[in-house]
Amino acid sequence: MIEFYTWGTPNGQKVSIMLEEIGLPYRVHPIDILKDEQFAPDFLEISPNNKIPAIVDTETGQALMESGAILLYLAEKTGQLWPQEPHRKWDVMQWLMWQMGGFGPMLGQAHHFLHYNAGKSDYAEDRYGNEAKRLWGVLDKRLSAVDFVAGTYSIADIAIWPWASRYPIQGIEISDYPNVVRWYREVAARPAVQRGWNVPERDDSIPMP
Ligand SMILES: N[C@@H](CCC(=O)N[C@@H](CS)C(=O)NCC(=O)O)C(=O)O
Repeated sequence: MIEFYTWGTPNGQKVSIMLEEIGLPYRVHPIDILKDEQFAPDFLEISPNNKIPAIVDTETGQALMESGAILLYLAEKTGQLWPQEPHRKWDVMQWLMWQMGGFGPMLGQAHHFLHYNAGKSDYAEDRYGNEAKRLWGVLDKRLSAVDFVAGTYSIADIAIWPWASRYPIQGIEISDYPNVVRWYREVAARPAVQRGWNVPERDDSIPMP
């Protein structure tokens, strides 16, 4: 059983989609980050950086924070969604790290300055708005050459897609990125992605370009 600590954010949805894809039994523990539940001492024992997502694997006793580490752990545990032939393995890894170091954190800043705090800083809006467009351009170019970011559907797509799904608040015009749109729609059509979107249960549906 995977004990899964999460909230309805892109980083949380990476893991809920993965859990739905691989079919491992899991139990959801909602951590309402708007009510500061991420600072509760028992949660900090599992996730010392006070952020969701986190898991505990009751079979092994392994506790893990950081969505990228969790995706790798679950992929290795089940032998799914992370091909092990050297070139393919490292292709997945580099795009997963691209998401963890860029497409997630920079788009998070875009959400903060362009949407939730619009009008507070022209400099930050320009900086993160331009970086969002640059990152979307990198993804679009990659997806002009391959069906999925690392060739076949993998944990790299699972990491990137939930962040792409917030395109309405990122100051980008999604039709400028036709290869991303093609990929985005294909990933969104997967039943596991649709189930994972809704963990914890929410009342909105997946934005569709
Ligand atoms: N690098 C971390 C980032 C996790 C993260 O930023 N989680 C946010 C929600 S998406 C959070 O828990 N924020 C609560 C806080 O910062 O107090 C990961 O990928 O797991």
